[in-house]
Amino acid sequence: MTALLPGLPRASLEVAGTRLDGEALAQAAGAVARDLAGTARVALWCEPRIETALGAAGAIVAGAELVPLNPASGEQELAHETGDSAPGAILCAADAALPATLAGLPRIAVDPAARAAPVAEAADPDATALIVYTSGTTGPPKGVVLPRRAVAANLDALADAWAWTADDVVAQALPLFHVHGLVLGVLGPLRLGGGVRHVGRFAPEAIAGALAADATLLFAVPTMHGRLLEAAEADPAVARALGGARLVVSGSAALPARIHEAYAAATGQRIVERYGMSEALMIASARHDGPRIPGAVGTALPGVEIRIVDDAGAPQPPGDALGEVEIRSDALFTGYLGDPAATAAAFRDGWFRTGDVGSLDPDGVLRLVGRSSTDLIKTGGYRVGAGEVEAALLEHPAVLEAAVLGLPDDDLGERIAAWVVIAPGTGLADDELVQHVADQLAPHKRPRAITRVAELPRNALGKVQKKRLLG
Ligand code: MCA
Ligand code: AMP
Repeated sequence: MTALLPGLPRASLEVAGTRLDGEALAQAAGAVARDLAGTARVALWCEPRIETALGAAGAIVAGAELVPLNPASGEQELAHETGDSAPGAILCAADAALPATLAGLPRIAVDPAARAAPVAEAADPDATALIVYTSGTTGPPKGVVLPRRAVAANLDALADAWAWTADDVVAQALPLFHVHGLVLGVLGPLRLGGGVRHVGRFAPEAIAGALAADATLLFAVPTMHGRLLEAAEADPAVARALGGARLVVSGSAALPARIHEAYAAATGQRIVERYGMSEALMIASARHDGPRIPGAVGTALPGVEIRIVDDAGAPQPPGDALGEVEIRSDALFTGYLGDPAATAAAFRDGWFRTGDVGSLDPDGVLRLVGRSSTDLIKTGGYRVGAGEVEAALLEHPAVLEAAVLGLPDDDLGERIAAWVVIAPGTGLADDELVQHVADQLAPHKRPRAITRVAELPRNALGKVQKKRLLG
């Protein structure tokens, strides 16, 4: 029975300028835990403010299962996620404006000024810590069930890889409803007894300010690093702040080698790249004392085994052979909520199939080259299923057919592009169609380019041949 957040009474948590330290933090989390008594599973309204991080801490110490919700989600996403996970209540700031879809859920207000005796964690390590919704190639997002022991094991593995201690303070501006921002960027420091400086909305100057003050680590996605690089090239103060960090970490999507090299030239800082997935938490990383190789994501973390398999599932010897990345790990999810068929399909011979394609050097360094399916898009570090966007487009009465792909994008890594067949005689503008998707789904899932076609290319079986859309 080991605690997930033993460091809470020594930690320091700041989000968007509001800060709680040490005993006050543990007591404020104690008040959340007290208010959660009797709630087995709770949703969390993840705005970038201290109530979100404090609500997460309180739920973890109370042993409640936490379901983080993106406040920019569309109504149908919220209805799906809360219908699927059936939380007993929702944790949010007292003044949060919740949409009508959530009106049926009892609200539990998180009050950073409340104090109660700190709670001794008593939850079983096999109990669920989090249910994180993430996109698949088809259908609505699935709930990834993460047990407490997976979170604890993975954070300890990262502490080893990065020499991450209570002396470290993490600067970040990540969304708090995904693993990167919430598990690594909040629960990590709270487990270790270190600091979090979440700056609220991402801006290079805000991150530089946190690093110039007391932050020692930076966690960000490649899109943010690309924008930080531009700012560093224009402003020596930003370059100095990035150069002064103990470690700058990138993950959630491929970091272009171009950014890695230019960042080193502009700031003197070589980015530590790491690779993860909602279902498996962190899988591989460059080590604090090891090489930081552009285009590689480091070596397997402690507790993780990696193999490369061919199309038939046969393991490949280390070297240049490309294949699907499969893993065994102490940090794996226990399954997709309520979907044993999808869970079973994600494993082969006891190995989790990541869907990522790469190779493993003889010294264990993993290189990723892409994904096995074109139907999962990574845009700005967000995973978006093409099927979800296609379904939203098809909900518009004027859209007869729709196909969605990710196209290479200098800023976002990939940008969502849609090919649509519009009913003849409809005066539908592209931006109306984009807004239609942005209204139904979180805005990061909206297409950034629309191409109108007379028909979609299909094979003899009627299946859309997406690669032919690229011309
Ligand atoms: C724009 N907006 C709109 C519309 N257009 N709202 C409504 N309707 C529209 N038509 C709003 C957006 O909601 C957003 O508001 C703002 O305008 C800017 O939108 P956008 O252009 O989409 O954002 P951006 O500035 O390009 O964002 C870049 C970003 C963001 C900051 C890098 O993509 C981001 O935070 N990415 C992080 C994703 C992440 O953490 N992934 C980790 C997954 P507002 O800003 O208010 O929302 S976990 C994972 O991958 C694994 C475990 C791992 O390995 O880590
Ligand atoms: P998510 O479901 O949002 O957790 O996204 C997980 C996916 O992000 C992985 O399967 C990879 O495709 C991608 N990803 C995460 N980190 C990296 C990285 N360092 N390099 C390339 N892809 C990454």
